[in-house]
Amino acid sequence: LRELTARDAGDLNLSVTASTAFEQIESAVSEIIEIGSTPIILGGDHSITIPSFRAVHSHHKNLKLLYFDAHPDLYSDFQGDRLSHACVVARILELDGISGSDITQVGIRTTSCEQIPAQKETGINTIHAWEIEEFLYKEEAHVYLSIDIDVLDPAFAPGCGNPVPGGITTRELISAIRKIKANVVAVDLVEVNPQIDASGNTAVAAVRILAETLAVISRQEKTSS
Ligand SMILES: [Mn+2]
Repeated sequence: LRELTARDAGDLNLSVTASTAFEQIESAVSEIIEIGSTPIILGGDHSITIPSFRAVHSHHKNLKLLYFDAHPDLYSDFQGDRLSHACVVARILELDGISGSDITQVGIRTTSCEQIPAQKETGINTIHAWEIEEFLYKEEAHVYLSIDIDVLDPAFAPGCGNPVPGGITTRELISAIRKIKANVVAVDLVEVNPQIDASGNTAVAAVRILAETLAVISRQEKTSS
């Protein structure tokens, strides 16, 4: 990690209107890519992956999504909101050139009647929470890595909006991240909510997970240079 140069680009002062906030996020992420850096985006609501992925997708055709989450986020709309955190993967599937086979979801352990058809018909690769030991990821393509902290069991990450018991351990997530063999061109780590993280454990786990993703990026920079 010592050889990796990182810079904090600061917080975005987001509009309260989702569509405007999305434009702000998309242009901020684009700027980071245009200066030749790898964007690392921290949240906050998982919906920020929609504009962040769009920005990365417009710079890297042939982009794949590796998505760690307890939930598949495949609602067409959630209570009327098409930009909800529950619709992230549904919106990404609408982008030009993206199909289910470009998407791998890991740690999934809950779904709903509305989402099952999309899970079955789109050809998304799914590694459920109980299959985590089987996870292995090797891709030639560019990869966008999105980690919802709720992929961890609430025992390890209680400070998130939609905790789902039966999740993977921090140890298992670190092992999985270390098994990523791909050209990761963007990372987001989302749904950490300090306001409901009484023990502070969620933030501690998030910092560790983030460090592991930086190691993935550092390793691939070394092999490419
Ligand atoms: Mn989630």
